[in-house]
Amino acid sequence: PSTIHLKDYLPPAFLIDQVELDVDLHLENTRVVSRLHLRRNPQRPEPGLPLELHGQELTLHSIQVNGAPFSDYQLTESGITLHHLPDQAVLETQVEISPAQNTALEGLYISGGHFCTQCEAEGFRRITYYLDRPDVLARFRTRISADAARYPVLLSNGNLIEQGQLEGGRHFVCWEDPFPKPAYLFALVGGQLHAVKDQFTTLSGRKVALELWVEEENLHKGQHALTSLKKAMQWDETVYGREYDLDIYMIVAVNDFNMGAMENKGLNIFNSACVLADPKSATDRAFHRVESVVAHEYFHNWSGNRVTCRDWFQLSLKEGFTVFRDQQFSADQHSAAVERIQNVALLRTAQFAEDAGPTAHPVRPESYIEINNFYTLTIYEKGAEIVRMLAELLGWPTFRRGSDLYFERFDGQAVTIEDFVACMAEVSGQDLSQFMRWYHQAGTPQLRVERHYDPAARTFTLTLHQQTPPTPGQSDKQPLLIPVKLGLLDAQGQDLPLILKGEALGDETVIHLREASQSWVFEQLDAAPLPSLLRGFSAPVKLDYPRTDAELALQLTQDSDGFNRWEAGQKLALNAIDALIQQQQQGQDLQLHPSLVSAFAALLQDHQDPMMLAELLQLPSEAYIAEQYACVDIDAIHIARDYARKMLATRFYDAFLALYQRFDLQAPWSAEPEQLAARQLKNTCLAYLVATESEAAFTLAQQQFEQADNMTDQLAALTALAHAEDPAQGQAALRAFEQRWQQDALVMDSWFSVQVTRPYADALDRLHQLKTHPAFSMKNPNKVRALLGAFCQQNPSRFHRRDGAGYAALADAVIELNQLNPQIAARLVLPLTRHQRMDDHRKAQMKAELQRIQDQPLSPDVYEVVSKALA
Ligand code: DPP
Ligand code: ZN
Repeated sequence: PSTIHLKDYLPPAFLIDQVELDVDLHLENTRVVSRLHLRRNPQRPEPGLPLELHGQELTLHSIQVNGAPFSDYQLTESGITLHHLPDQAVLETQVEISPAQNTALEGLYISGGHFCTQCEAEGFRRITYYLDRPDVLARFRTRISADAARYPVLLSNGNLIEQGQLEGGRHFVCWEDPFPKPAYLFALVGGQLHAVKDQFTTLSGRKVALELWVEEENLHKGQHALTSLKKAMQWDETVYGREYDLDIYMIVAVNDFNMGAMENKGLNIFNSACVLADPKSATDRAFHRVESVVAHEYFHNWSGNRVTCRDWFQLSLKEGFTVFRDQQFSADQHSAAVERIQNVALLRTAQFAEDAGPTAHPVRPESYIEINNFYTLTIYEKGAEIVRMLAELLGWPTFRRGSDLYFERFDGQAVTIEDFVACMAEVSGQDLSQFMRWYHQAGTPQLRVERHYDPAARTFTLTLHQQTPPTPGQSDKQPLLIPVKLGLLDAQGQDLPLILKGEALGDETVIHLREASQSWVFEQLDAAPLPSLLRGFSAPVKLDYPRTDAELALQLTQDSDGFNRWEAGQKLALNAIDALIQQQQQGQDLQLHPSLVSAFAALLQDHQDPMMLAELLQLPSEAYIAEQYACVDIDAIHIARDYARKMLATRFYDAFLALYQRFDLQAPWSAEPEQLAARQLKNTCLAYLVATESEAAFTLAQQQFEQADNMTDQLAALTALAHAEDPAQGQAALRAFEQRWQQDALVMDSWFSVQVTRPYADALDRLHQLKTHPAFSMKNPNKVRALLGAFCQQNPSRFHRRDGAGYAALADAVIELNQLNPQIAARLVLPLTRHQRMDDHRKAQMKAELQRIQDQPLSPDVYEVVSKALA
């Protein structure tokens, strides 16, 4: 497979102004006629350039240019090259494709008997020959015909302009999208679907029809998505001044989908897991996911669709910005501190691990083999952190002016990350050239903290050192511009006034670290202050900041920054778990450090904010603990964390029980914030109670399982029971749950995950049994993620079994999926690529399984990931 480089970017030889598509839908042989209105691109004046159209898995039937048959072309591996075209032409191609055979779920395929499409990044070339690149923007007119009884609903982008009956029980519709768009935003749907409908009036008073298309049995699961959509539309008007631009906004739910959702112009297509939710079958977390993904795709209408990417190296231009926007939206709907904590927790485990591994890449990569491999946490989450830092550096009003300028200046264009940052530099007058390194340099910067108090001068000197470790292909790293938000705490944990060089800065400020090492001298301090650094996680860095247990405890209870309260608690827990890991490694008896016990005692007495308390009571995940070590002892981490959890559960059993009872509201389910928080805290307590493996706790979980009127409580109880050491505890509940929910694919996903995340030796056997369960299918990405993904990513101690059987199971699945769905296979294999920090025994086993995969004939997707991991 060949590598594509950013430096080789050239504009296309031709532009396409208008596309007329005629798609005659049949399961095995769909016929696609495309008429492209082409003209030479003035940006490519070289005479006689051929037109190179992309095409994949297409059977070509005919080609005409300006109405006459055309033969001056060659079929190539990746498409078709047409020579000696006039400067303007109408090119008509007829091809045949087979949606029923399409298991890659890119292009036009079948899901649940419906036709649907996924074109980002390069799926459109599986529908017809085209300039399938985001810098070619065309107006689309799409005619769809199909069997009227089986596919009564036929949708595409834009407005419906014509429909009618045809012979032989078929019918047709015609859609026209007035906005020029790249092909990756094209969508088409055909099926027996039903709509939940609503309406939104935009800020200028236009009425927009909102339609959510689902299968009939899911109609009752649609309201939350529509409510979320209206909130998002309103929010984008208020916060970013962005109004919706078509008369209709449609969302379609499909069961088989590689991604979470897709922002096609006027016709979003969603993974049903990210759009359907009702309280009986969906957890609070699922409700939250629906709200945030609906908002994310809606926000793309401006950050992505109206202003799009010049090439796929710019992917973070739309994704980083849009994730930042959806995070802002969620923070405005819920607790801002808790939202931040959850986003950072994901970033610091999964993205930091990516940045430290063989697939590390800059937020703006320089090369790729398969672009599908770059829909990563780095492009999305780290990309969002970069935009967040820009907003922090500029201040919101200036950032907003930059955003306005960006949308105004580049509306209808395909642009670059430089274009975006240039708008921010222009409105702020700041020089952002050093800041651009965030886009170019891979790897997580490390920040080392030194502090010095001078009682005679009454000054406190804070020194920060930054360093970014080398990553594959990038050994040499330059210092970044790192915004560090901070406060200084007094002995009671109160914020002290900040005075730098005689200037009073209030209680909190943002300092800009630009050099490898830099110092700041704070004045007029009567005693050594405790710096509260990196408040709100103001930059995506690792903070090496040694503090005493007393200092951490002070921050945990008193810091005015919610994020840093949580962070101090995590650090206390990491220290205690580290001590246990060392005891375990040295064969000593385990002894939980009293500082963590006192921290829990303090937390359990103070429950002002139950949502926050639920976060504070969570121990760091095994994945995050592993992130702290250059050489990971997977077994010791598991044993240490489990020991800490059980000790705390036993020590504070009564307090957990009292909290459980207090927040077990005994009221019918509602989505009110108080109830969400109560469920969250109650179920956190339940998990601790059951960790003691006491009969009373099991009975409590059993009761909750039986009596719950909502999925959050039911699944929490099921998980508590099914994760008990004695596998018999969960058997009855698992069977009852299966009986009750076997018809609901999304709930069955949770049922699969719960079983394979059991932290005991039998988890892998369960996985093997469940692969033959009738509800499981390797062809459905949600099922693959629920079973194999969950086992490999959320059950580290079992995935990394010493005998290597976990690795072998993953490799087998990757080899099978490589044929069916390369995109999902390349995702699934990632845990095997994280071998650098494992012990030699496991490292060798992981590499051997990677090698076994490498010995197969591979898709470019899997090849790219595996070859990097073996390099
Ligand atoms: N649909 C994916 C997303 O919204 C890719 N654009 O992130
Ligand atoms: Zn997106």
